[in-house]
Amino acid sequence: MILSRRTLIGSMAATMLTGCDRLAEHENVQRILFSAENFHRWAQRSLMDRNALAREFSAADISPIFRANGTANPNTDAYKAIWRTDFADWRLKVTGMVGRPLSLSLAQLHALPHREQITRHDCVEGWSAIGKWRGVPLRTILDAARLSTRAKYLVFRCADTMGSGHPYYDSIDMIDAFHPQTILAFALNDKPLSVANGAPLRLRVERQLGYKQAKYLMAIEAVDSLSGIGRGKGGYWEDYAGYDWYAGI
Ligand SMILES: Nc1nc2c(c(=O)[nH]1)N[C@H]1C(S)=C(S)[C@@H](COP(=O)(O)O)O[C@H]1N2
Ligand SMILES: [Mo]
Repeated sequence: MILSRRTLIGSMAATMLTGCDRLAEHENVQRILFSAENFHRWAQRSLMDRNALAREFSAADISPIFRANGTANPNTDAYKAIWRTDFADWRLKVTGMVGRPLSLSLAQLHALPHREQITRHDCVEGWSAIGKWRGVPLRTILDAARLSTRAKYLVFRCADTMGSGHPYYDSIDMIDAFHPQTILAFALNDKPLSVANGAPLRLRVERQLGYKQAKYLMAIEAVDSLSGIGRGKGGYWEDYAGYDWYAGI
């Protein structure tokens, strides 16, 4: 019997899939192959362009309620103090591997060029919401701070401590940092960001899952390694729950 090339490749693919499925049944193998950050990053890079845009929606698609998840109010003394004055005394610190460290007020951020985008937020817990975000492209801030070409990651430090004493934080690489839809958002659905959704400022990194969208931003630190930060996995959920550092969608 002569098999056409297509049939042959088709059946090879089927065999490989079955093989993979069987392997995946074994949790250990699954962890090594599919949970490893390297595999995920490799798969994302080779299957899709990481600079491609996330889908943008129309105003009619906006969810009536953008539910809050995780911390809904940091409730620390420091946060209450900045909240009481409507964040007039809050500053976003930009530090680490930059030529010019910054300390930016909300008024200064409002004065910079904005970007607006209506995107879908997907949480690993199984819910999604479409919202309209307004904020400053992160690259604008990085250019102003003269980011070092040796910096590999940005670490986002948040005001909430998750009740555990470990502050929420997360990190992204420079591909996402300079992605055109990566913004520091101060408004959701044409209103100032609510406390529940991360006031006064949060990250939107639209090609990744919900837990990468750091709320209650206090500082951004440019680093060349994540090993000295937290438990070294690049984020709160990465450190304490084993979530993947790269959560591409
Ligand atoms: N600082 C901080 N950022 C956070 C969280 C949090 O608890 N604290 N939760 C994350 C998770 S899991 C999700 S799904 C989104 C939820 O954003 P929302 O509350 O605006 O829906 O924020 C992410 N960023
Ligand atoms: Mo989430």
